[in-house]
Amino acid sequence: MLELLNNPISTCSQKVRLTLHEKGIAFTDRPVDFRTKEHLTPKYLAINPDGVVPSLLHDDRIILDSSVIMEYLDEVFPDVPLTPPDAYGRAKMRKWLRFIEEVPTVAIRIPSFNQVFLRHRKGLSDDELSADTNARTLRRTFYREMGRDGFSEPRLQESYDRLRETVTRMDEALADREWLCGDLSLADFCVVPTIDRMRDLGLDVIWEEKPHMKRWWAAMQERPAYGATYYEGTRVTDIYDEIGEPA
Ligand SMILES: N[C@@H](CCC(=O)N[C@@H](CS)C(=O)NCC(=O)O)C(=O)O
Repeated sequence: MLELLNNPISTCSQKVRLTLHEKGIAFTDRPVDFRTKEHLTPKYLAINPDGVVPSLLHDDRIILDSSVIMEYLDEVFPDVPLTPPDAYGRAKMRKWLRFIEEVPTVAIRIPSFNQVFLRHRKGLSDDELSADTNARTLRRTFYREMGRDGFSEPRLQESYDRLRETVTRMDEALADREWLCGDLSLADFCVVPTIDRMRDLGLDVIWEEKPHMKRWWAAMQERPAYGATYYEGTRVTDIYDEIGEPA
């Protein structure tokens, strides 16, 4: 029995939902409510001490961290493989996973919070702001830097640069192959939520002149797994009436 503790708009959760749907694995979707800070309650922290989603429960096992969960699922349910069969291919796929986790996954948080999520901190008193920051197990430094006013202009511009670099790297890789590692793999699903969020935030101009990237993105959106992952309520534009303009 598989249970995914996750949040509809969380990009890390979307990576795992994409993998589950692509592989055709049945699972129970257990939403974790960010508004009530369910992910920071003792009950949730007993499952995931980092206070983040997603968490996968597989019978009596707990599997944490979205990329780790993706690889776990692909090993335990090998019927629809999303990992290259040879060691060199796996090394190349894992290089993509590490790059995606270190660069675009980190970068997309900056405009996401500045344009969308920051509004939840605006009305907090100093004490409330500090309590909210200190409650964040994994992301305390990130929340402290964001404060009440958001990330600075240089930080924002730096994150746009990182996102541009990612799209350029993808476009180059996709010039001679259909998917990032040749065949469809976890690497593609790892980056989809960042790309989808970029479009949601109005940053899709970044790949306007990138033909291979555009082809990859169009093909990805045709996949049933993509449609199943992005149901109504999974995008910031589904939930918030006003999204700040990109700088
Ligand atoms: N490395 C972790 C990071 C998970 C993570 O940052 N999740 C975000 C949502 S995408 C979260 O739960 N944030 C809660 C918060 O900001 O308090 C993973 O990939 O699972």
